[in-house]
Amino acid sequence: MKKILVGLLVALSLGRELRAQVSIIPRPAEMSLSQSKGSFTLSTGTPIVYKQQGLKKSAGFLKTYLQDFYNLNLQENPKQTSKGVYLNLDKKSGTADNSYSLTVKKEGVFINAGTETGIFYGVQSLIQTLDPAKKSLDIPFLTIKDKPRFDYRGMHLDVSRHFFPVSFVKKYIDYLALHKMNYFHWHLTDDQGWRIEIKKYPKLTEVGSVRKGTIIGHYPGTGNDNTPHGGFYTQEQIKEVVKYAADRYITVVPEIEMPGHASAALTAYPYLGCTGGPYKVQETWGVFDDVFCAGNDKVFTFLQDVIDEVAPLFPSKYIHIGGDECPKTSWKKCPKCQQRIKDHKLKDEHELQSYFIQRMEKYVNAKGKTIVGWDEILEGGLAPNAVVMSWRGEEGGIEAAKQNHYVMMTPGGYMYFDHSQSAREDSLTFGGFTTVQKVYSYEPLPAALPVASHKYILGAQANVWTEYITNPAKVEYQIFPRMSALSEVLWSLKESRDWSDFEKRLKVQFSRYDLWKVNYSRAFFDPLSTVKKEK
Ligand code: TNX
Repeated sequence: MKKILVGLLVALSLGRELRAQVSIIPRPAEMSLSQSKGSFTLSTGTPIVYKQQGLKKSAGFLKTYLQDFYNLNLQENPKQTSKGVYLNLDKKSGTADNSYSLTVKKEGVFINAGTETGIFYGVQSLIQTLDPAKKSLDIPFLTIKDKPRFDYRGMHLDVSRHFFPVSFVKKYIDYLALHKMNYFHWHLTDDQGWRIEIKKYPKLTEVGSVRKGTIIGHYPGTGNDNTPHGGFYTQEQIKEVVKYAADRYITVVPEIEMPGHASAALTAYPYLGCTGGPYKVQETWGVFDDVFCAGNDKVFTFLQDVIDEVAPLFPSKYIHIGGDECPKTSWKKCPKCQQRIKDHKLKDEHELQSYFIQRMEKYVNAKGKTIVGWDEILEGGLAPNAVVMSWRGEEGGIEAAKQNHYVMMTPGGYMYFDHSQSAREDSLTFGGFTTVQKVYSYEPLPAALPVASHKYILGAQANVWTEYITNPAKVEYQIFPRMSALSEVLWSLKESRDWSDFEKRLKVQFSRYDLWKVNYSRAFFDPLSTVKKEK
């Protein structure tokens, strides 16, 4: 009995010591310090050894990270191997759930997994066994066994309201990778700019990617800066980004907005609207009445042509078709739209929106892809195979899951990283008040959803709308540290979620942000920032 107690105390104190030394976000399912105390030290020339060519991506990521941040050069697959980092893909070591194990002992570091993706996650944990504050290269002997909780761990970026260059999009993807996130939702079109080259419709980018100015300050603004804002990605650049993401086991989900948020497309090709225009690429924010005409078959031809070019660029099984915030004002006045309602015996304009989405869904499905839409696609009846992104709270997600549709949770109150994270935010933001603690408290499986339907909740995602986010440093400020909290919500066991433990690791994570030289919000250090903002 005494022996057991002593053993327990030793284990506890070792555990505490380990937590002090090793700080991993998202928290691994299991982590324990080895009985034999000691550490393995990485140094220039340490071999990184793997057999399967597929593991080159994981090895490369580790090599680049250590080069960039620790000025170390690992030796890839040297002829003679001594102690080193061993990546081992072995079907017996793990299953398709992307689990991995990481063992550090005197012979070196051993990462085992049944999938390449699992190995990559092991590499991410390995990176975090290094203490970023001390810039130490010692890794204590330990064992980690780990796997993701949710299949969909996403981050979104709106590049329409403000354009971000490929170089930054790649950085953003790296931030996702470092947090074991696996989906990047790329919001490519909106009222304020069309950002993807479509060869058949060159005006989409020639005309639709540039707005003449932008409102100054918070909506409705104090004027217009009269400075053109533009930018778009060529298809070659899109391929480059998709490959960059795939090399980090991240799937890029493109979003092409329809039937609303379409001003940029309408400006390029005015025949796509109900009135024929003229239209303009919007210079202010919000929701606009001019949308794609639902009564004109040419609109469907256009959108199908766009899908024809978009689908092959993105290996993702999902294509996001928007569906949000589509006012029915123009459709109510449009003879063609009204004719469509009559012809198809639709009840109203909501059913017309549903007709629109279902027609596009058929086309997308025929290409072997699944549509994702914002929760408004529930109104007027859900398209048969649609996946729903629940943003106006969780109700849409709950409803969709009850109808046996898959769901990604992105409720505004928790998952909108365009909101302020401090009560005393002094930079311009969309508004709101979402602290890192609040993000950490989010539970993607709603209590109101019967357990039998939990399987329909694929995971969650944070959205980064960029009306007031004009540059990369501001994007970083808005996502850090909230994305670190989100990664733990999505990856780690629900039972292991513990704010006080996370808070300790977050402090280490701040040193990691410093190491990466990224911008981040320090609101968390400021006690006043937790005081609720008065409206
Ligand atoms: C709502 S979320 C929108 C976006 C805005 C965002 C600002 C959604 C589907 N639509 O168009 O940028 O609010 O927070």
